[in-house]
Order: sequence, then C-alpha cells, then structure tokens
Amino acid sequence: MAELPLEALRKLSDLHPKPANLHFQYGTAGFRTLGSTMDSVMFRVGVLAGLRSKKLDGKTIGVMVTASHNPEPDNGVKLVDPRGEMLEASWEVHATTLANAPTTEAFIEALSTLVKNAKIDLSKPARVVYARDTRPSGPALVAALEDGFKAIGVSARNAEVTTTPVLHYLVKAINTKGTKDEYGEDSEEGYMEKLSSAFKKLVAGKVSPPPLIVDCANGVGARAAAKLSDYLGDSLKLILHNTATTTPGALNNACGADFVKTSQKIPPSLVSILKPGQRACSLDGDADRLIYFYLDDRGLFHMLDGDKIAALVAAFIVELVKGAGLGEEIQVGVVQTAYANGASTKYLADRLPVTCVSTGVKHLHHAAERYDIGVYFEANGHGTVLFSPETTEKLNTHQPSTPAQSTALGHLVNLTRLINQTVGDALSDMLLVEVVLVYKSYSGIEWDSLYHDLPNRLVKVVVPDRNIFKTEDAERRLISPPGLQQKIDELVRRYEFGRAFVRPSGTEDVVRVYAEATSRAQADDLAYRVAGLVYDEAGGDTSRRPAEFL
Ligand code: NG1
Ligand code: ZN
Repeated sequence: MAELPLEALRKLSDLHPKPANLHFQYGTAGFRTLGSTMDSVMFRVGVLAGLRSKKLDGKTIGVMVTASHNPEPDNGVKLVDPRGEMLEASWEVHATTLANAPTTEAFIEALSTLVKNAKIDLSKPARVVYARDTRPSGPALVAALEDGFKAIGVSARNAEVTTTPVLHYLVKAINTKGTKDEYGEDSEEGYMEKLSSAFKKLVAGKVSPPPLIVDCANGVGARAAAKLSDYLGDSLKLILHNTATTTPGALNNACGADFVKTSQKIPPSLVSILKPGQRACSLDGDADRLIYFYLDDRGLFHMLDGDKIAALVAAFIVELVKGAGLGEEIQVGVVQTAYANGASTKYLADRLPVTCVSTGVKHLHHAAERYDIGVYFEANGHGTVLFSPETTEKLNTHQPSTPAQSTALGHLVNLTRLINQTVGDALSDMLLVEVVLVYKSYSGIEWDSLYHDLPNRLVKVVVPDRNIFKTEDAERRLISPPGLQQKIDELVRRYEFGRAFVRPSGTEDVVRVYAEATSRAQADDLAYRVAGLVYDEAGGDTSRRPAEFL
C-alpha cells in the first residue's frame, strides 16, 4: 500500500496555514465565507478531492470555486462527485474535519485517519477537473487549491472560468467518455453544442420567439450566455445585460436571480430597458439559478420563479408522455420544498404526484430520482428534470404506433439532451422554458396565469444561537424550542390561507421565517408577527426587534 506523501504535504500545507479563530463548515453549498479567509480551506479541499478520486478508483472529481449569489467579497468551494452530483454526505463531514485541523501536523493526522477509516488505496490515480467563477478572489484561491492537488499528486484539469453547471457537466462527460452512457463531449464547447442542437431540433419549424432579455448578474453567466447565444444563432435571440464581470463590486449587486426573488423587484438596471409584455430572466452569480419576469401593460412587475418554472415544465412533460403513448408506463412527479408557493403546490398536486422535502438541492435531487421523470425546483429558481436510466432507455427504444406518438417521443428524447440533469442550470433551464413557451404560444402573461401566487414574505431573524431551532415534517414544523410551533399555529389560524414556517438557515447564521396569505399586507403582517415570536423566544435584543425583520 502506498503511503501519504508526507514531505510534500508538510511543505505545501505550511504555505497555507489555517487562521486560528475561524471554524469552517461544509454546508449545503460547500464551504462558503469571506474569500480572504479561505486560503487554507482551498488547499485542503485540493487534497481531499484527490483522496475522493482515489477512493473512487481514479474517477474524476469536480471542484468548483464560487459563492453563487453571495456578494463579491465572499467565495466558496464545493466538490462534485463522478456522476456530476453533489458530494456524498459522509464526505461533507470529512471536509469539515480536515478544514478545521489547527496545524499542519493535525491536518496530516486527520488525513491519515481518513485514509485508514475510509480504506483509501493511495496507489490509485487521482483525477480532478476544476473551475472558478469571476470573483476577484478566485485566482489566488485556485492557486491554493492547485497546491493541494500537487501535494497529493492529482492529475488536474483546469476548466478555467466557467459556470457551476458547466463544471458538473464536464465531470459527468469525462467519467462517461467511451461508455454507452456518454454524456457529451467533455468541453465547454461540447456543452454548448449539446444544448443548442437539442434546442434547435425542438423548435424546428416553429415561429421564433421575440428576443429574450437576460440579466447575467455581472457574473460568469455573462460569458457562458454570450457563447450560447452564438451557438443558438437565430433560433433564439438573447439580449444580454449586467455583463460587467470585471467591474469591482458589480457581481450580484442589485441584479441577478437572488436579488429579483428576494426583493420581488426588477433589477434597477433593467427599468428603462424592459418593455411591457417583454420576457426577461435573471441568472445568479454562477448561473445555476433562473428567475423570469415581465412588466404588465400598467408597468407592474410580475415574477415567474422556480415554482412557476416547475408548473410550466411538468405540465408540458406530462402532455408529451401521454402524447407518446407512455402515460401508463412513465410516472412524472414534482419535488418542492416548503418554500414553494402554496398556489403552485395546489396547481401541481391537482395534476401529478408532488413531494415536499427539506431545503437543499441534494434532498430535492434524491427525491426526484425516485420518479421515472422527476421535476424538481426550489422557489429560488434552482432546479432541473431527471429522467431515470430505465425511462431514458424506454424513450430511446419505444416503438410509437402513430406519427403523433413518434413526434412526442422525439421531443422527449431531445428534452433529455437539452436538460442538464446533473444539477440546476440557468442556461439549460432557460432553453427549456423557451421551448415550452414556443409550443404553447405563451408570453409571460399566459404562463403567469397558470395559477396566481399567494402573496408571501421571507424574512431573516438574527438570533444568538440558531441551533436551538429544530424542525420536522420537511422543515414545515418546529419541534424546538418547545411550545413555539403551537404559538405559530395559533397566529396562522387568524389569516385566510395563512401558512408560515420557521427554520434555521443552512448557509447563513440566521433563522428564516416564511409566511403567505391572501394579501400582501396579510403576508407581511404574518411574517412580522412570527418573526417577533422567534425573536422573543431566542432571546434577542428587543430594542432592535422590528428593524431586523422587514
Ligand atoms: P438556507 O440558507 O439553508 O435557507 C439557501 C436557500 C436554499 C438553497 C441554499 C444553497 C432559500 C430560502 N434557501 O439555504 O434554497 O439554495 O441556500 O444555496 O432560498
Ligand atoms: Zn448559484
């Protein structure tokens, strides 16, 4: 059995000392915090990625350096498993342990323990593909990551600056190369080619839609969208805005999917650009979230979020499955979280099976895998559609009995290529939405009228210790602190179609409160009151109470 390369590890680890007073946690989005504090984390993730690859017999692991929709000073890093999926949960714990070892010696000790406990054969090869978004802290952090690769002897491929979904695509494409499950050519061009050719086949013979305005959040999505636009040619005209990837402070600032979803407003930079009735969409900082919106003829803003995307897409896929004569054999289901608007859940549940799971993409992804075709979206615009291997096989081999069935089947096969099934992908999802809009001859207005969102409000409450909040029932109810859920229930009963829930954030040191009701004022009022209960219960400073919430 080969040994850990102690000398190289020691020498390089000493160049990346862990800051003394900081604790790092591999959460739902990997490590994410102030970029200037992440040097040691990056080095250690580089080493860990190498070990993960060795553990999986030299399969290629992905490493993405990004902090998504967070402000520019933040950065982050996450690992991608060989099938393009999020890192297996047990390794999240290893990542946290390694990141917090106080010294080089403690780090090496923790590595030895991991190698022993996880039975990692160090003589196996290690392969990694990595990329970063456009954050200014990216290059230095990538250099630290590369030192980690060097220390453990990784054969590393630099995918440079690209989106999170492209990196996931690359991981899967590399690992399936030359197999019967080949995912596509393992390059950004391969990704663009795969998506754009599937899109062109799907819209062939249809009237081209009017141009789509794309808010690129001043992030890496701007580069990817520009390339995709070239591949799409006349099949879909994209008008790109917020493409200032090198302007300091611009990333995710008053633009992007998170801004639109959280503030429920049009980015100020688009106010003078967007015409009533015109469609627009926002990507987030690493282009894995997508939110659409439009202004009505009175100039009022309407948002089409992840729930609306799920409703549009799921209904379309059900129609195609039935049209292909496979309605009895293929079950389409939807996965949401408690943040899904109640009106969307009702719309969907009237038509197909709907599951509610805890927040975090990995929960949605796993639940969606249980359906033949699983559509999953978070309300914030992160989501995709998964076709089970059996379903994909069935679609590729089924013999249609009529020309209409054959057409529907062809569309489904093209959808399996258009959709990035590894992870939520703003650009792939955007093309998917555009396909459905073309088929339905919908503008944003008709799409929006599938159902009417219940007014809702999401607020953060800063508390001394968010860990006292524990939940059950897919985070819809609190079991701790004791008695608080009953108080929330009593409040909620006073509001027509009222719904509210409280959970600790997995990515920020806050407790989140979500409320919905039949009117904006009622939803705000309910959120405010529940936030007040939370604040009082958690022992916050009451002099600062109201200002914290709304
Ligand atoms: P937390 O901070 O646990 O609420 C947020 C989002 C999640 C998910 C993760 C990962 C909301 C309310 N929460 O999680 O949906 O996207 O970040 O980025 O949007
Ligand atoms: Zn993101």
